[in-house]
Amino acid sequence: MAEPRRSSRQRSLVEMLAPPKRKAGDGDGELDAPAARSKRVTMGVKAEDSIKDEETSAAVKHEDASAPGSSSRPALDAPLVPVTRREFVERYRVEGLGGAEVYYMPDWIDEATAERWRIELDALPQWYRPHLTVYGRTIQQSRHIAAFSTTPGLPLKYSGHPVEMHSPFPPLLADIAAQLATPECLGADVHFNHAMLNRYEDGSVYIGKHSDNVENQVIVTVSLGAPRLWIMRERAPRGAKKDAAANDELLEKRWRLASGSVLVMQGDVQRRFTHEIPREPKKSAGWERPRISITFRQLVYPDAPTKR
Ligand SMILES: O=C(O)CCC(=O)C(=O)O
Repeated sequence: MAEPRRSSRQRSLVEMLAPPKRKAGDGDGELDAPAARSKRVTMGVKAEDSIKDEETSAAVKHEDASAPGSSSRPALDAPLVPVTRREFVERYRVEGLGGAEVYYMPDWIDEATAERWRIELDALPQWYRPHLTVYGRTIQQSRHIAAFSTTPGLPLKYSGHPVEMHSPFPPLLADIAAQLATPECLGADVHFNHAMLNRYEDGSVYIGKHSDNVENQVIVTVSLGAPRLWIMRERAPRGAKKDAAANDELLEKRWRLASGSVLVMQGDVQRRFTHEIPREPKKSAGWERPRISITFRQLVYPDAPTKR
């Protein structure tokens, strides 16, 4: 399933020295759940890391869409429940990530179903390319996204711009969420109130190294279409030396996200690891179609009431 860990020393020089070149209109960013905090929050990409790290997409800010502590947040449909189904977590835990709660099921659905879902999702009218503010400039991201919530009014900002959130889930997304919650997959207790679709037209479309806001405590990604490389890297502990030797000690894992696969990240994964889907200019097998990912999420609003 997963390719073995390679240290940064073993990575090709080209890969290490040639981070993707960025050009105007080729922005990239990551999206995260709002969180109640005592100050205005910077969502997703940690600002200090984004600025320092040339590989990451940009200093993209993701902000809570409403005032901290606001009581105007809609009630959550259900409390957060991580994936605990024993058969799933024991069988699909990704080794080599220091016990982090990362699970990968490569063959959740068959190729024909994955392709049918991809084509149907591709035809949704809600796709758009968000604008991002990067170093004071507004650019348009290369990836198309479409965002849905189960609860009308769930607020979310993306680099200073409100996300175009649609409610409810379209029937296919609701159906896929229901199929994830079966005893054969994640189990019935896991609920999502948000789903973000990302479309990677070809290998030039990517998502830079980032981690999602820690309030995204359960993120479940369903991959459909072209298999793309997925890289997880351990973050250096705060205050740790940032030299090459220290870097080599950090865990890294990379593998391809197969069409029809399910990836789960939860617990302290976002605090400990970054993730990315790099540019891949060379076409590989299966790349005659785009990739669409669905990230089902539980947006956590600690100050929001829960219905039930
Ligand atoms: O498309 C994917 O699988 C990953 C998307 C992602 O990294 C994110 O939404 O934070």
